[in-house]
Amino acid sequence: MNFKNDIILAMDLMDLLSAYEVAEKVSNYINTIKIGYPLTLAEGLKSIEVFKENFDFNVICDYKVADIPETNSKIANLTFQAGANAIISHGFVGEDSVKVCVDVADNYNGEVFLLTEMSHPGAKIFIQGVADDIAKMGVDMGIKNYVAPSTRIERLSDIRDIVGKDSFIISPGVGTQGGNPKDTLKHADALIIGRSIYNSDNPKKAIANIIKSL
Ligand code: U5P
Repeated sequence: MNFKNDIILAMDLMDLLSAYEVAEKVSNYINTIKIGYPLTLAEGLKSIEVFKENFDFNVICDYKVADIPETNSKIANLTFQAGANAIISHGFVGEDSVKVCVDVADNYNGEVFLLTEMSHPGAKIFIQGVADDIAKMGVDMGIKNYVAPSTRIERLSDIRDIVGKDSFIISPGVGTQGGNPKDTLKHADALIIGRSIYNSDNPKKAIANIIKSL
């Protein structure tokens, strides 16, 4: 997956019209959008097609899939049937659960991003302790795409060392959560940015300024 300007818009507005309006303002700057539960639960899986058809965006579904393999299969199939290009899967659930997501993605020519360590403070309590092992599991499984935090650059760097330079890392936590875009791109391939763009009075200017700062 290639990411225009190394930025993925995290679209967590919860009505499609507002989301559409922001996407329209920044559509010249990006080619990839990430949606998650906020927009999908509010407006449905049809949200995926809206961004694909109107803007030709790649859509990454941040469903942090974290269930038994059989249930993961159902979730991943529905997601790719709805047109997603990629799905984000949790890694802590183990190889069998992640493998199902990879197998389903392969059937649709889609991709899986494996979530290693999360970006929020609470991630230090549990998931940080196993994040390196999650990344190692991903490498052993041949996974090429990862999610790792921009809020802890040293951890992002550790995870880069594990997954290698040929893997893709996309990194949330830039801006509102405190991560620095330029520092993050020393270790990650793309920035996931939500509120700093969609909550701005001028999303176009906000994204242009971030790009200028890189
Ligand atoms: N996200 C994180 N941290 C993670 C994994 C995913 O922030 O470890 C997601 C959030 O759910 C949100 C986006 O969709 O990335 C970050 O948005 P913002 O903080 O830039 O608004």
